Amino acid sequence: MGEKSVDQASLKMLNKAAQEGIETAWDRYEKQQPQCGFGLLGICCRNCNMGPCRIDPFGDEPQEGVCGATADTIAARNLLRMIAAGAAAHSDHGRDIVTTLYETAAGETQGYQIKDEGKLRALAAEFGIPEEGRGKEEIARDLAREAMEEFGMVKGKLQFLNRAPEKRRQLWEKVGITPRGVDREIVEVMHRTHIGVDNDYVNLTLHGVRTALSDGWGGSMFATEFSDVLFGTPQPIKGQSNLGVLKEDQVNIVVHGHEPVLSDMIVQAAREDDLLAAAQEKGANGINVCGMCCTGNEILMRHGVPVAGNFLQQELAVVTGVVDAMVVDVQCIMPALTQVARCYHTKVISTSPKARFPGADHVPFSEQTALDTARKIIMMAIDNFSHRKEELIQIPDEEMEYMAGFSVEAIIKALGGSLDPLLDAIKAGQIKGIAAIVGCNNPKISHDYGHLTLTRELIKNDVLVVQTGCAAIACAKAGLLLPEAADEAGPGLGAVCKALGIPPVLHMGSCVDISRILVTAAAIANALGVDMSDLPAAGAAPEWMSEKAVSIGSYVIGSGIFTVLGTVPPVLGAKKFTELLTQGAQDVLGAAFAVETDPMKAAGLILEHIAAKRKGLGL
Ligand code: BF8
Repeated sequence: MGEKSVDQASLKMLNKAAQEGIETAWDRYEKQQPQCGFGLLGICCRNCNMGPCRIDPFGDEPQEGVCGATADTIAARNLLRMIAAGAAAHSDHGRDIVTTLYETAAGETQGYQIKDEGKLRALAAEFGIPEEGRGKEEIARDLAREAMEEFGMVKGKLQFLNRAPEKRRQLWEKVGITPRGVDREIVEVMHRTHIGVDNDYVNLTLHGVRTALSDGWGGSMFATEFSDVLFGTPQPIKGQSNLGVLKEDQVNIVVHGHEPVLSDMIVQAAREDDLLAAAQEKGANGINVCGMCCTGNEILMRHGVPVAGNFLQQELAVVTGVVDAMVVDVQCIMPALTQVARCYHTKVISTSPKARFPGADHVPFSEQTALDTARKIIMMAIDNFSHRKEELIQIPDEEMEYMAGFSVEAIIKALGGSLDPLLDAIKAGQIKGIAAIVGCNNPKISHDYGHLTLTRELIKNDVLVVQTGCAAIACAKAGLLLPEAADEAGPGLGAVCKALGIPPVLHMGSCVDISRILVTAAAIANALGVDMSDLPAAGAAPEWMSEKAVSIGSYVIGSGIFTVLGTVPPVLGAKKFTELLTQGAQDVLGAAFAVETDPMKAAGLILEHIAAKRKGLGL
């Protein structure tokens, strides 16, 4: 591995952390070396107490676990459990949003309102809920109730599946992977992967894809669509990114995690005059709410709130010495945060009953008292402002403007009301294709290097890039989310972007918002009268690490889109299973995974794939 990061602000803070004796994820990663070979290859099994068992990767004994499970069975079962955990995380987030909408419509929450009535009515029409002559609360209650039922749906079809092209739906039926409710599919993963149930790696894989599809076209799509109803559908907006957004003279509150139910409310409360006055009384010039990771994406998409960084920068934000409160809810929050915070003055404030952190202050957050709780949290940050340790303060000056907010609705608006100009540009070859670059950071690869290298190479070759998650934050910090970045694009894409005033890299939101990418791809396929697998499109997760990313990758190939993984999934010890994922899936789903750790080579694979698909479409 080369430099730990390609982001200068992060390198400065890593340096500071080293001088101050602070351990970060990179140090802990180092201490884990060499990582367990059986784990890396996916061939250890702990699913029953006859084990743990492991398979010899060199072909010697043992080649089976105590029960007789082979490497393929073991690796497939392990991967399925990763999909289940990832789908559970996304969909539980989605369920919380749906519940908040229901309770808001019933007048039981504090501070929330239905911000996008137009979207609410459009969704009601999609779900066959009468909306004419009815008030928004009434409609929202019916819609939310319908959605809640879909989470556990056993019979019938998920409503959002109708957004997929007819050919794709037929393929799902034929293969037997039309997803039911996400709860149902996840339970079945846990059942099938129990000792002595599903021992056929092919059968297991199909159910894994089915489960992932219930996330992408179910749980995650609910999270996105219902968040838009509650908090507003994103429209292009500008803001600032990287650790330089932290301000020495202001109370800095970093909201980190995933659900906008918390972060949007903190943003709202921080604008109240009396809290501002309280901050001024303590000698601060204001209250600076910043985002981190996906909840940062949620609020930057809707309010242009500054984003302090992506996954591997969470500890580094604390190292600046000016974060007065790091407010967290669920997912991707390192338990190490409280230990780093102990060395500075930062208060880590946990809020969810699902996610407690030893050493954190816990302030239970509930939708019923959301505004009061948000105010209380902000007051804790204000009170902590005076506890800063002057000698430990150092804020890197790196700060970069971004343009984000590209919901499907915003993209269509930017195109003048329909997808046609985009389709025309693709047909004419001005835009060669579309790549979705998404996912995390991972100390296995230089921080942000995978995202930036792949993105730059693709836009240079006239591929429009859409992004979410920590990948999008990486590009924000590098200036690639600005219309001026069109200068880095190839002549075709560059000209289209300049004519429309948009960046060549479109930030579409948080990781659940990959559902927006599915909707866009489906709409393009529908407009062309083809399947999603026929499109000159690809997915990539250059620095992925979370189980959510495994679910995402699986529903993306399940939706027919070729996907390149930049860190190696734990499957290589299982030869036939690996072949299924990287080759066999192509025959069944029309798409497969590729694993390529070099982002330049990954770009080559994507460009080749796009060229082949263009040829297939006669373009
Ligand atoms: O859901 S990209 S590190 S923050 S998992 Fe996590 Fe990965 Fe970031 Fe968001 Ni997504």
